[in-house]
Amino acid sequence: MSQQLKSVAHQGILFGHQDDLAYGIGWKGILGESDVKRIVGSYPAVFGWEIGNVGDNENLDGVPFDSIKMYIKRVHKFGGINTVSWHARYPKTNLDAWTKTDIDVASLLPKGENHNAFIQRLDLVAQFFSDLKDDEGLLIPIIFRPWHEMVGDWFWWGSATCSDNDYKELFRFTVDYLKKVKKLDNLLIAFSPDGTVETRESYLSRYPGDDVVDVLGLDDYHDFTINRLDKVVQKLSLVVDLAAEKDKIAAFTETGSDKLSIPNWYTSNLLQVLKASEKTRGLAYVMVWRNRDTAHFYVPFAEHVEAEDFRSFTNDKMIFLLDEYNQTKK
Ligand code: BMA
Repeated sequence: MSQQLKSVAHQGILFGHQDDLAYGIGWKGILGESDVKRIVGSYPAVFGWEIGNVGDNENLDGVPFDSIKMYIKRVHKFGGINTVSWHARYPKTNLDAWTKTDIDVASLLPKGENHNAFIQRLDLVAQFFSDLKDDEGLLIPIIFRPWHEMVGDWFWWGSATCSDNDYKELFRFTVDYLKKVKKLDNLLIAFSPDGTVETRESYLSRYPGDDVVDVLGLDDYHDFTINRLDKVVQKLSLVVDLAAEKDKIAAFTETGSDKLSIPNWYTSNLLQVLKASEKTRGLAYVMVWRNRDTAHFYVPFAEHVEAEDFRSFTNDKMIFLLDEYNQTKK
């Protein structure tokens, strides 16, 4: 998958959508449905999934884990790419990813007092990934994107409650445990700082190391809301430069305009940014967030005024949905 993504980066940019097969505006759990497919006739090429609350029956957004596993297998069968994020609860208190009370990340690391509680969580994550096998029994390749948006201060692993050093150790331990102890060699690992990073130094301030990262990402929504497309371009260029130097994949791992409140966001914002230069064109994929309901969505639904704009965006030669991505493999 790594080679495929590197080669696609020279041809186009794959489009992705979080929870695309699981639910959309006005439907939930109908096999075959997709808000992207409803309006443009093809599935996205990249599918995002979320394992927050792993160990429960449903993830934090109410999607059953058994369904997520089934969707991931389907996506793999029809040629798409799966990426998994993890809004992890804090192992000791079990409070959600956004709660920053009583956090001591060092205590999760080897010899720390909460290390065993952390290992129990990682075992659940490992169990989830090891259930993802194709018809031949081979592990399905997955882009795992743990501990994302770590330079901002909103998650417990963020800069308000976790030092740079503890962050790097947390990341490294997670990857080593899953890959070396649990032998999950199907995982590609994504590192996704948030839009607060402006410079190379800040982007790399919590970078855990070339040996544990395969995809360099960026999550940025805010720069669009303040109409600073130049900032998005600059940050994505930085990501593409670093990825080229390090021989990694570059991706716009999360973005979007919530409720599509910015008119023509797809063509006049996102497409402009992706087409800004040779550098931004070197991204392998871009993924927008989930379509929860009419108060929180990123892909327009059929009757939405932005549906036509989304069609124009996906019709652009540079943007690849699943059908176009599969063509590149022939
Ligand atoms: C956020 C929102 C939340 C959701 C979380 C994890 O951006 O969509 O509603 O719980 O992502 O998917």
